[in-house]
Amino acid sequence: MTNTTKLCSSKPIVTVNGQFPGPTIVAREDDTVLIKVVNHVKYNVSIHWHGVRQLRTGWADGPAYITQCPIQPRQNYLYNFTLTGQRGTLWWHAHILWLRATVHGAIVILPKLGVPYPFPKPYKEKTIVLGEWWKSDVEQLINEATKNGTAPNASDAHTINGHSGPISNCPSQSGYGLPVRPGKTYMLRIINAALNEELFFKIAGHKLTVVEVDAVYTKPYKTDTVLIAPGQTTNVLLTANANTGSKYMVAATTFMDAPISFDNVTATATLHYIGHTVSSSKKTVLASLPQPNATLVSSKFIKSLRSLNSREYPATVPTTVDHSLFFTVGLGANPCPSCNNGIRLVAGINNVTFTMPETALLQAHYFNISHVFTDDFPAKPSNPYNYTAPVDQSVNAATMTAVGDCVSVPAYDVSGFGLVLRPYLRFGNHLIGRFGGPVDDDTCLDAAES
Ligand SMILES: [Cu+2]
Repeated sequence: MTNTTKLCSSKPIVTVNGQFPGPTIVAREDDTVLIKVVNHVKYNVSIHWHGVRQLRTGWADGPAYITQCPIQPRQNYLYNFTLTGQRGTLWWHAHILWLRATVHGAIVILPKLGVPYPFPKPYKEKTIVLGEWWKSDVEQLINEATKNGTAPNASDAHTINGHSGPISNCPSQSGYGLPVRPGKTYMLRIINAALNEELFFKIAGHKLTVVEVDAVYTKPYKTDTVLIAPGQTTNVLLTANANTGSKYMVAATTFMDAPISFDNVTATATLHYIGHTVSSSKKTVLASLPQPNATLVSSKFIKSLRSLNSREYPATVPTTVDHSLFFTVGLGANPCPSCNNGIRLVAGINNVTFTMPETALLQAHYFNISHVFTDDFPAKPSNPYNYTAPVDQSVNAATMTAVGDCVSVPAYDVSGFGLVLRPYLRFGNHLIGRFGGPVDDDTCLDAAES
């Protein structure tokens, strides 16, 4: 545990090697990575290597109770996996309860030795980890939310490499500084390590060129605003070509176009030019931030992403469909007499929600242990309805019937409460689509098009 002061308030947090964000893992494509995790805290822990394909190393993937038992206090576990067919930015995080709020860091996968990037080599690379910060203890927070059946409180601030920048109730809070040399091009490896919130990221006075998403090269896309969903990573090129006599705001701010409570505090950092002093009286150039509900900005960004689909990095996605699966991903409510409103919010896919097993799923699969999971997951929702109709936004309107571990009536494409995240979909090495909007068969493959 590391005692940490942020937002003018202190609390102990779980960290790796005392750092927040945690240490960056740097490796090359084809490297075998060995990481020994020693648990010095009172919580059970496991570490997930987010986005690593884990070919034949499922035991090293990390989700507690899914691919492994958690690492208990004073125990350790050696993760051993090979980075096959991937290069770019990924990240690692704790995969149990909410420890990932503070237990996370970057994974930088460089191309194989001698293999260039499919874009001009940047002068330098910087890692930008975006996060969410709660002044209260996150384990307590999620435990209470689970017990009461309610959604957990929104975070108190966002962070850029661990710093929120000055905020209204803590103006002394420092912000991250991004020094750049005039005329040079930098690659920012941006990671959204927030638990819940999609973030817009922008730098005042500068354009960003997206060249990679989730360790997949993309066609270069120039934009002033990047959108990044929780768990996702993106590499952007930044050319330091603005007036060197100013400082520029770097900002991360929430995208949320549903009427639910969220953290509306913008994290700010400052870009400045090395070798150029800016008088302290000169104001930082502010970024014009999208409104939180800027659906158009969000959709424009997502629709503009395309796989690189070059000779070296072809987008060889299957073009015929073997099985059609129709997934509705939603929030439901299960009866819960001891909960605040008599219900507990649960996430579900096709009316099925998840119950934490006591035997890890991969273990049950490998050793053929029955009654841990079933293999009859429905290929379509059991209660068809108009998934794209406007939904009633009140929690009580989502009346659910519990059937064992199943809940009825998840709304189309995320929830009866209008909460929609829009991560992109990957198939192997390719960007093939994205969540969001009405069902449209044609949209599934067009992100892979040339
Ligand atoms: Cu993850």
